Amino acid sequence: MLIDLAKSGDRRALGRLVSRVEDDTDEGREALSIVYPSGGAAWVTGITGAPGAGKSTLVDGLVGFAADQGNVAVVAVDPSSPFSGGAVLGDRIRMQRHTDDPRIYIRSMANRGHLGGLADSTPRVVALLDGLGFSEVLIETVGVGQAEIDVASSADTVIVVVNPGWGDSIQAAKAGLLEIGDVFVVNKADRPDVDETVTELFRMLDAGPERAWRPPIVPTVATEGTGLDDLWTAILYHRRHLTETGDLQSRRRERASREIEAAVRAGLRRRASLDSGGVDLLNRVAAREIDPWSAAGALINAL
Ligand SMILES: Nc1nc2c(ncn2[C@@H]2O[C@H](COP(=O)(O)OP(=O)(O)OP(=O)(O)O)[C@@H](O)[C@H]2O)c(=O)[nH]1
Ligand SMILES: [Mg+2]
Repeated sequence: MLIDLAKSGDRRALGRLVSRVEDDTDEGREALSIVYPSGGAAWVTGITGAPGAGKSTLVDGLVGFAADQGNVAVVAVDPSSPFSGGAVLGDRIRMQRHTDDPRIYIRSMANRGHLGGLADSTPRVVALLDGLGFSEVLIETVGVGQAEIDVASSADTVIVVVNPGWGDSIQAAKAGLLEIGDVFVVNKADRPDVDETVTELFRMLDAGPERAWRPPIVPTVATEGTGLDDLWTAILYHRRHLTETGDLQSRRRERASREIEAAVRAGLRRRASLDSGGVDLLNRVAAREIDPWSAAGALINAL
């Protein structure tokens, strides 16, 4: 069976299984229902930040640390190209040096127009990888610069990557990234103004709501591997904080709740789509016989 093959390390079987979950096929859903009870042991780390901030290069470096803890899966969400309809292949190529390592599985997925930095299938794929026994899952979000908030509910630890210089931390603040970061990285620390950026970030974080966890800020030069050991240490500290305070359970409970809601919405959308019997209602709304909200109510009631 595909699941057993995937568990035994067959990468092609794993790839096919992930595709089925990504496409939300019946087999994909069945696989999830089988492996879900064995999940919960994976640590999920999300890496987000503006386009070109160095997310992929950082992930590439973190994989080495993560692989010391067990099998690692990397999920890199790429913007769908409006021209090809597929993912931009940059990430996959960049992380090629890991592709021969049996402990490491790297998967690119296109966001398929989904906003929020992830693909709508990302949480399902992460749950699959967790259930199949990967102990570390790293998610790289699309670098949209705005509204990458999805990852906050999909990861145990969220890493927000900024670069030195004024604009970037302001941009991060505007994008709502200050609230969701558990660890901040000032990458490209080989450039000027690193200390100013760190100070500015601390200032902005301290001006925000008080939190039990004060996010550390780690300067890195991802291309040279500098600071990655400090970053990994910060991640491990955050995990300990999550475990000790019980926040881990509440975060994961919240994650499950969002996923249930998202699945209900998707299911309703499929069943209540206008082509499945709603055209008549649409015509009546267009003729202003009824309003759109009453039409929606009628569609839902008809399910
Ligand atoms: N000078 C310098 N360049 C870096 C550093 N880290 C990454 N880069 C370069 O910055 C560019 C973008 O790096 P990526 O890792 O692709 O950035 P990304 O955030 O994954 O980009 P997107 O996925 O396209 O949003 C590449 O040319 C990297 O080589 C660094 O620490 N210093
Ligand atoms: Mg990238």
